[in-house]
Amino acid sequence: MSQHTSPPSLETIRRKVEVAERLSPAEGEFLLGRDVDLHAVGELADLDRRRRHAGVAFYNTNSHLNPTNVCLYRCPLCAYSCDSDDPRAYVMDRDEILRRGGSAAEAGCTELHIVGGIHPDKPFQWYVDILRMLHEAYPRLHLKAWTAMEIAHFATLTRQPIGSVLDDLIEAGLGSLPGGGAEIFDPEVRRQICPKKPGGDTWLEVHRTVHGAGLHTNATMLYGHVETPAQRIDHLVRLRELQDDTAGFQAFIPLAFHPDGTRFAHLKKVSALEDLRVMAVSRLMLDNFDHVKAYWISLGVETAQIALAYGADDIDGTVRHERIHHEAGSTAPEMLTVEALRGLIIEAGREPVERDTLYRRVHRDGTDWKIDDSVVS
Ligand code: V47
Ligand code: SF4
Repeated sequence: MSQHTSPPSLETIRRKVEVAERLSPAEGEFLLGRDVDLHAVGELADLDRRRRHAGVAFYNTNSHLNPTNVCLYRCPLCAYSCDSDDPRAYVMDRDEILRRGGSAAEAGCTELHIVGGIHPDKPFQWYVDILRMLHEAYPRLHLKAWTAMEIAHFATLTRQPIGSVLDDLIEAGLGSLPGGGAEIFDPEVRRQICPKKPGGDTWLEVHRTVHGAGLHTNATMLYGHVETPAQRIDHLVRLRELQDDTAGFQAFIPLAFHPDGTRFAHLKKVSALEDLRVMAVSRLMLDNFDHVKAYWISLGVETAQIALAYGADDIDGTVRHERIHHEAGSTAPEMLTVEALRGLIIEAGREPVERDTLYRRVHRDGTDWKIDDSVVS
């Protein structure tokens, strides 16, 4: 006898969210549909968020460092990378990298987010040395560095297993991994937007290995290009399954695709309403993730503020020197001061709480700061 399952409805989903019961892939796909009232979906996501974080929204004081824009993969989705003979090509030298670290430390940053292109000529040691010199010079800066795709490249370069590459990076000062490179896991989508990048299975395997080594990581999803609602949900479900196994993810960051300067420049930019729906559905599907970030650089400041009522509990950081999204047409400011970030959160009706990369609270006293180890948010 075939088993009958009734089609998803907002009412059954509401009852599940009220008792914190896991939503099915079919329910996630249903919520992504435009005919389901966006504000009802947002209200459910906010119920979930409030249960976890009450009236608080997190931010951090951070800076980005992109040591090179030269990249072997030249993904069609990317406006930032170029070939080494391109007039836009750059590779930072040791002094420049140290200067960037110094200015981040001086500005009171607790985190440096380091990612870049996969340079065709740089050996693994170049990446290790970047971490080591920054860590030695500025030991209080948490180095959230290299995407899973870069780590996979290091394993290929060195012909070593991912675990042993990680050991070297951790020894040099690696603190955690950012969530980039995930895009959409579906192979057909990857074939169109990032054909040379390793597949979704590799991304997941790298994060599994990093979690096994005792480090935390983030996860992202790039949406608003060629993917279908079903492929978005498949992506979220695969993240949820890995998190069930390892509990190593800290935050999920949905990234809206910016088409300018990419091979998808003909596509329309995702609407703010779609951004809010993806945020809310992500919060509802990823029941084992503590944090969902409204990355203001990607969403724009106003949408990020509204997203705090659609499931997001974190607005990312001050973000100095971001290039990847700005090259692709993001009109968000280049950076925000701590005062501006806090003001945005307060205006959105939340209490701003500064956290470090590992979601421990940061206390500031003038220009000095210390981490409260007893409170993990
Ligand atoms: O992996 C590239 C995306 C990612 C475009 O872990 C684009 O805390 C939009 O992962 N339009 C890098 N997005 C950024 C990233 C990130 C950002 C903030 C915080 C964290 C974290 C991680 O940016 C890439 C790719 O998915 N990207 N090109 C574009 N045209
Ligand atoms: Fe290189 Fe990353 Fe840009 Fe792809 S998205 S071309 S891997 S920098």
